[in-house]
Amino acid sequence: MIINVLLPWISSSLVSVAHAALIEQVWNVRPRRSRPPLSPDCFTDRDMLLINDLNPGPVVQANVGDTVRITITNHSPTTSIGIHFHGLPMKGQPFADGVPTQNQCATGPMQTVVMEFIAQNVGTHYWHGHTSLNRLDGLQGAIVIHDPTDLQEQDLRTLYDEDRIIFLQDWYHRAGSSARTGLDSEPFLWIGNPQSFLINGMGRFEGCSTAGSEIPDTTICATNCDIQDYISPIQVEAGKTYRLRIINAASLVAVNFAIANHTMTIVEADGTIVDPVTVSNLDLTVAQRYSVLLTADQPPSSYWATTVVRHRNAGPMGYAYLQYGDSSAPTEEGFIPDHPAWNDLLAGPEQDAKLVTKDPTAYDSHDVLTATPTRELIYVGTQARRSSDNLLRWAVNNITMQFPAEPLIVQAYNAVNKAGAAAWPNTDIPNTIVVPDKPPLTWDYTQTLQNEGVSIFNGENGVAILKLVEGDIVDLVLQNALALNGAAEMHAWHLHGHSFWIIGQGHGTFDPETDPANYNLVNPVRRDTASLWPYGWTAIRFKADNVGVWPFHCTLNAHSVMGMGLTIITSPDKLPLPPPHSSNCLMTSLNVADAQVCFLANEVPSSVAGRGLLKLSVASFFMTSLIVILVV
Ligand SMILES: [Cu+2]
Repeated sequence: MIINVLLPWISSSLVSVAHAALIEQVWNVRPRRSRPPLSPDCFTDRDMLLINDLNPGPVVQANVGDTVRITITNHSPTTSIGIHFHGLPMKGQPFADGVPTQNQCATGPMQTVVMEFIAQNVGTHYWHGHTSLNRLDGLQGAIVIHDPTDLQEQDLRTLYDEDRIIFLQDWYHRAGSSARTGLDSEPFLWIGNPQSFLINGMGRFEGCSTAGSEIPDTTICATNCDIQDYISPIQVEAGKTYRLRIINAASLVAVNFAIANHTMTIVEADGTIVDPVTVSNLDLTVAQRYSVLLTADQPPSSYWATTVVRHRNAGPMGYAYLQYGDSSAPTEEGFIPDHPAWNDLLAGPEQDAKLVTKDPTAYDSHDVLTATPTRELIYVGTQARRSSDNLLRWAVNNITMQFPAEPLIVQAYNAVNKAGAAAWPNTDIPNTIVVPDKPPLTWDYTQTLQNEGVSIFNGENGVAILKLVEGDIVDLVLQNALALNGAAEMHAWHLHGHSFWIIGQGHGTFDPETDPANYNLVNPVRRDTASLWPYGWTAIRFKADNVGVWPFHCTLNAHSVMGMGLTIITSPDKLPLPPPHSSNCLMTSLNVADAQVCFLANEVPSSVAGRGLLKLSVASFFMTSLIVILVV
């Protein structure tokens, strides 16, 4: 029965790859205190959630077509987790995206999950916790996907000698759970700006700095807070060229990155090879990744590499340094590279405008650029107080996203397979709200919403969805609007399971009559995380070519948990039977017999062979599925 369901599904989505390897890692998630040697910034009074005691966590490297198998054990006694692989489309692998409440059950305290999937989408990506705000706690790390058969990648490979990962994190001194409590409280307590900013897991917290006249508080600072011990070198050899894979893994802040005395040439954006663009500094909104080429062509020395916060009026700088050979670290007086001011509204859009895909035909979905869209959507993100409890929430076209109790993919599967159900997309999925295609009220979005508008935009709440049919071609405009306090915020939107084409961006209110005439339908940049600049709009186009349930949300973690997002559901009538790890989470956990079964992808107890082996061997053989292991 299960084979009958799974086989056609899997065989049609298999990637044919010779010499595919199995990449295996074992991750142990543990709560830790930020004391040396684990303190990233010398502050010692912070709870963290680390994998294998690393921050950032382990790097995942694979070739396209390899099977990645990560066994994750959650040793936290208090926190459930889910690990999302940002940038990996999981095409044909709808249960492997790693998002609890969407396509799998959360991995609870003392449980183990095996995440197993085929690596897709060459480029620079990252994984992170996708439950509440727990990616603030250190639960994230880099992914680099190579492809020896990709001609563009191989051309690029001839241009550099080595690569280096630059992993950027904003660092709060409150744990994610504490920050979440503030967001869900009345009166509302905003998470504020981070206390320090980390580059490759290291940073300087001014409050513990020994450089000033104030003596650090030893109850919250380690005894030796010499900043040189908390700044990471980026090691280079004179004359060589490096591919810096820069990942903005911050939870809230967009940043600008620059290296003193060096320019950088952008060559990759979220996995897409772009025409080279040489810049002296680089804007990255939250969750965006860039590869830049940097040649170590300056007199051998050390040079500050710094970040500044963009679009928020305060926030710590991040520090690392480019180190030629064994040069000593730069001094406080060393030259700090120039960055745009926090409120420079032009730098980001100007950078975006220069980015074009080098060869659109190299990507499967390039045909959508010449096609006629089947759906045209405008989504306006607004902020409002929820009438039921007065909490401050975000909404999309007046719908505030709430998370379902059970994985939405199972609810969608059950709905379309229910006897008498209407055919998709007319199927009713209980307890969901379809986000309207257009905002119910339009106004000048660069102006603060007036009182009557607030009362209209007071946030209908629910499991917000968009129903798509496989093959749909979607033009979707993200429209920025001011927050309730009048602030024009930067947002960034990530679509799981897809890369989209950024066909247009503009300032002010999107005009559906005139703006589409200026779309770039020739060589727009293809990526999975779009900037939505203050006072602006961004138009994306994508093909619904991945059957499943795919979150689409603001990457600012605090905004997404406040409701800024929805879930795209594509042709669930074509889904296979959901595997155990995605099925009814409550009943699975309550079922003691199943909970005592140790489901390992490569080791199946004979006692469960009759019901489990079939699933596991099929999943394992075709390398597409992940399996929950409940360890008692
Ligand atoms: Cu946002």
